[in-house]
Amino acid sequence: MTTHSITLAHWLALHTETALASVLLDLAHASTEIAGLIRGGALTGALGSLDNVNVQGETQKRLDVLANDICKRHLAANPAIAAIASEEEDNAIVFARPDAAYLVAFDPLDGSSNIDVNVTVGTIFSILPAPATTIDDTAFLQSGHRQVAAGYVVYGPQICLLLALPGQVVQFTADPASGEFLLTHDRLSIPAGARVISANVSNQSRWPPDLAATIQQWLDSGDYNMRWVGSMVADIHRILHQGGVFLYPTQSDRPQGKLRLLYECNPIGFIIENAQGSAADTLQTTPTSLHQRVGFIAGDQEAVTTLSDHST
Ligand code: P6P
Repeated sequence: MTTHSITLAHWLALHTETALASVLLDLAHASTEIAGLIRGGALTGALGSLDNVNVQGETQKRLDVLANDICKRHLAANPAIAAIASEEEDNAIVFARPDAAYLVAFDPLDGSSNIDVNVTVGTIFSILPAPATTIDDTAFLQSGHRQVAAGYVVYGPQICLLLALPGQVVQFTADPASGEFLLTHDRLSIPAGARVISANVSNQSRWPPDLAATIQQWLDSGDYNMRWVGSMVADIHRILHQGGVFLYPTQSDRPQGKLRLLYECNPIGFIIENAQGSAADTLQTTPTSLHQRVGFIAGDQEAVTTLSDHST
């Protein structure tokens, strides 16, 4: 077994400029704290739901709030960050730092509806350049192609940090003994041609008809397998390693889609495209609001092209 001795800090020092490295390390440190809360489960009193509803109209899990607070604490202290935007915050949190280079948008705990039943969840992050103008919510309304970096931490049987920079996607795995993120995959590329559909097919009757028909043809062919964890980071992580296509299309009862553009689809789309997959036109979309929802198809290039041609 080869030893893995390159730490996240070492790799970042070799591949990113200092301020960006500090932002990514802060996100890694926040995720290590979140992992500790998740691992303890019911023992930490961190499970269950709260009485309040967030800006998404969703009942907040206790861990949603705790994970959000952990991310805010780590990021707020970094002088390279001009502002942060979170799924759990109505508006951006702006720091009076005219020289700060970066904006960070994040979903502190994606898939949290699974947390009480011990299913894999994740933290998703997107790093954008801070504009020279006044910083407010609108500073985040940049298309996904403008991301400087993006990634996620997947809290599963292993705790892995996926990081995409332009042209490369790397994976670090947390060493159970030290908690240190060590490089385990130095260039991830989506295997092409895998016939695996990742979708909540209970929504099929509400999808765009052409898309629903195409998926039905694939299912009827007997050539495709289905995988749906209900936690996007878990499903995307599988696609990065084994191929396939993820879709959460617009629906007749959700014409805007379900998934959020800024801190779910843009970072995931950036990762997928830098791993030689496709996220259709996601990264060309200019956001119109902080919590905008979109239809999302990403993964195997050929499958995404076929489905995108049928998704209107
Ligand atoms: P459904 C989790 O709530 C999430 O935002 C994604 O992580 C996941 O892919 C999707 O929603 C699951 O949605 O409708 O199948 O529960």
